[in-house]
Amino acid sequence: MTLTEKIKTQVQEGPLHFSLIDPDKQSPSEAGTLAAHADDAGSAAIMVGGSTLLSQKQVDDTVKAIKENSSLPVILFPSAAKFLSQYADAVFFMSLLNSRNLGYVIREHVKGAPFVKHTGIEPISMGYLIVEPGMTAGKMGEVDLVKKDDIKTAVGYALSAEYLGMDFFYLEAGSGASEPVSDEMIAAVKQNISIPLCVGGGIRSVKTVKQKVMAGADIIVTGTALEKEEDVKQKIGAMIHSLK
Ligand code: 1GP
Repeated sequence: MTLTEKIKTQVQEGPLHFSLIDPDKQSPSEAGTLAAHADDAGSAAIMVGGSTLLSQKQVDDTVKAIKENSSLPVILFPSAAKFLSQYADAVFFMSLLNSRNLGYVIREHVKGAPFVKHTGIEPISMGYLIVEPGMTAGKMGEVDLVKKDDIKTAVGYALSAEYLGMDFFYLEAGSGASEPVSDEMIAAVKQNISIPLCVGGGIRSVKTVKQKVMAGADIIVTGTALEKEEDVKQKIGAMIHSLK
């Protein structure tokens, strides 16, 4: 069974939590410790990526440390082809649908696809949409941000992702967003698509996790909560517990 199939099966049984680790935010050994905590707490996968990466080595070293310290699948969340790592299990082969820069829509993919083929890491097709405020991802991704109350446009993008054959759709408010994607937007997108819906950006509390899942999120992604909380294990554990 591929990881894509496994995740799709898992979300049918209930919502999942994915932990995002940005290699730029801590040393590889610290990333390994965070991943171990996320694993213990019940996160279903570790995503590795960020908008401000410097080198492939940084990604390789972080992925290796995570693999050594947890049994969770590692899925790359790349901002460019040069940040792929052969040590990961899979890569979100994602198109940033509302970028003005064709590189993020398809051209970086053309550069990275042969690497994915040769290394055998699993490509997981995903449509990626950045909604206000968008934060660093919105700026670096040269995005025409979807307005936070423009539900019609978000639904149009989500349907397009599904019709283009993508396996997942990701609604992103940007790491550290003051407000996550609204419940109304999540609910409208969920009602219109049949592929799993990921939601991330600005989700920091158990209450927000519950709200976003009630609205229709299948997969909750958190990054900052894993970086900043003193007792990461307890915090992420409580979020995951609230999914059950
Ligand atoms: C990853 O933006 C999310 O795509 C992570 O956001 O850091 O706010 O959890 P946070």
